[in-house]
Amino acid sequence: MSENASPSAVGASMHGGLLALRTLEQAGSGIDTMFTLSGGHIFPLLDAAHQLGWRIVDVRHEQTAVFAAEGMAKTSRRPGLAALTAGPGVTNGISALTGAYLNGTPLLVLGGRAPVHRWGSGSLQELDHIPIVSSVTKYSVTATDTSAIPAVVLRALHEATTAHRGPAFVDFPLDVVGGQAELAPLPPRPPIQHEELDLEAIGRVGALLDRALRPAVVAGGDVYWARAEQALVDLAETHRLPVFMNGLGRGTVPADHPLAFSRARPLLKQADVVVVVGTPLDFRLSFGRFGEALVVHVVDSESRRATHAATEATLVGNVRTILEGLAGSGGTASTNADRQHWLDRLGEEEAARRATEQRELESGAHPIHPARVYGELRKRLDRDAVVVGDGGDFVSYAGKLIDSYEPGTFLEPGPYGCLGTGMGYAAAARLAHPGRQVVACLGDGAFGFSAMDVDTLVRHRLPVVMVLGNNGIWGLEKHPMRFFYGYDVAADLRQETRYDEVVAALGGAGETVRLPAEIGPALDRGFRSGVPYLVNVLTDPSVAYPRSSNLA
Ligand SMILES: Cc1ncc(C[n+]2csc(CCOP(=O)(O)OP(=O)(O)O)c2C)c(N)n1
Ligand SMILES: [Mg+2]
Repeated sequence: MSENASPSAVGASMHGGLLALRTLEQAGSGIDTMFTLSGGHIFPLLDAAHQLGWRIVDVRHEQTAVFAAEGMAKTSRRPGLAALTAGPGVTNGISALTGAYLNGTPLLVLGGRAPVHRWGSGSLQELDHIPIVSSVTKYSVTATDTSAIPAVVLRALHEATTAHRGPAFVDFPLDVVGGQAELAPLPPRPPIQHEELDLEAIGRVGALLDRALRPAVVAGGDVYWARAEQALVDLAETHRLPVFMNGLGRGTVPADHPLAFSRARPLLKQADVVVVVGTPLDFRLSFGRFGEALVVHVVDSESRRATHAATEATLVGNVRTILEGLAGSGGTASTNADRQHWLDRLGEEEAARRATEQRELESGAHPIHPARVYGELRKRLDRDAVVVGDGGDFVSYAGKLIDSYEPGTFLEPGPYGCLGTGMGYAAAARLAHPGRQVVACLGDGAFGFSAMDVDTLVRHRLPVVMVLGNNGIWGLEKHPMRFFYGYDVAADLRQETRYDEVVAALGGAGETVRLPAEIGPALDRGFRSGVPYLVNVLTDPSVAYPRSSNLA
């Protein structure tokens, strides 16, 4: 912390950057890290972070700054923060902002902005960001007056961190953020709008679960954000409900809990009641249709109510409270024979599919089968290891084959599916959990989007093990295009590129692996290396991840 910083600066005059960050500090946001890429328009924000002793992680592309801020939120369950310079800095962050919006990740993005007093005269990087970001943020506003900065920032923090969560954006005209004002005592935080809980409806769903012969729960990211994992486990255990998980919901019930299922997911079509909690009824969940099952949707705000799917009930409100309510109602059927039969069937399916996987996990094929990479990785992962997935088919294998035992340990881009999250998410995971293993599973195509930010990992001493499935193609596009058109274009990458040498040139280390038996020792060297380390595994381009649909 610099000498200028004092525990409380209320009453002192300071520039707009300090007003913004001190507000975040005083509001107890928990934010102490700023991801950024420099620009004159945000000097006051950088100065403030410096004065307050925050960690400043300067990256090589603004999209990495926003992905990293999102990764920080996902791994720490505190809001993430990125500061982007005016114009191109902000627009470079937009794909990442959009991903966070669709994920409902609490995030603050602070932008520079050309000065108000010259607005319209054609200042450098003059752009009105608000119309551009408004459709991909929960809240976006320009701070037009220095003394109003605390109120604006507080509102943005509130919007980002209360259900339904999401990114909030504030931009600061140069003359506003450079101006001085007194830091007033924090205005009271706006009251949290709790949706009125419908206790009767909760009771009806509890009774429905009691009557169900083949019920199931699908849990998503809002269970994680609501810190409702214990309530979910309690619900599952009292009603003896099988739980499937997606997105950041993974690990809310540990993968080795007897009621946690993943491979048996096709049997969801045979369920009679499916309760989907804290995740939209989107393409990942066949748009909310599971055979003939009655669907109950639990959402954290009215805005999440599905309009496209016919649900038996939609419960709106605090996800934890609703799960606690459901756990406390009914549960009498949990010991009946039908329920046991259903759980047994799911268990058998789960076990059978896991047994089938084993062959690929141990495959001795050359070129290397991508699943073999995970066979080796799985053996080496601690329970709390954080795994980041950025790529196509190679990462689909990760999603299937890596089990999550704790929430917040599997970071994938979510329904927006934006490639390029890799280095940002990995940097954040490493910062949030300095004592854990952090592994980034990367497609060779995907790696190109953030490869230069290996430099960020190196400069900030963030050792991450990168495992790259190098098939020399955009696999998740090449195979489908061949399937639909009988040929493909724009789907080839260079064969056998030495991405490990790219990482070494940037100050990390790595190696190329051609044979299955070399994978394990290479990973061990990576974990021991203490530097950003890329294991460049040459994988079989003819292997396509088996999937039924990839677009809708
Ligand atoms: C920013 C962005 N551009 C394009 C796509 C479309 N896309 C999805 S998967 C994929 C191929 C990924 O290839 P690679 O990372 O090499 O993984 P592989 O499928 O070969 O394992 C592409 C181009 C996307 N999702 N995001
Ligand atoms: Mg590839």
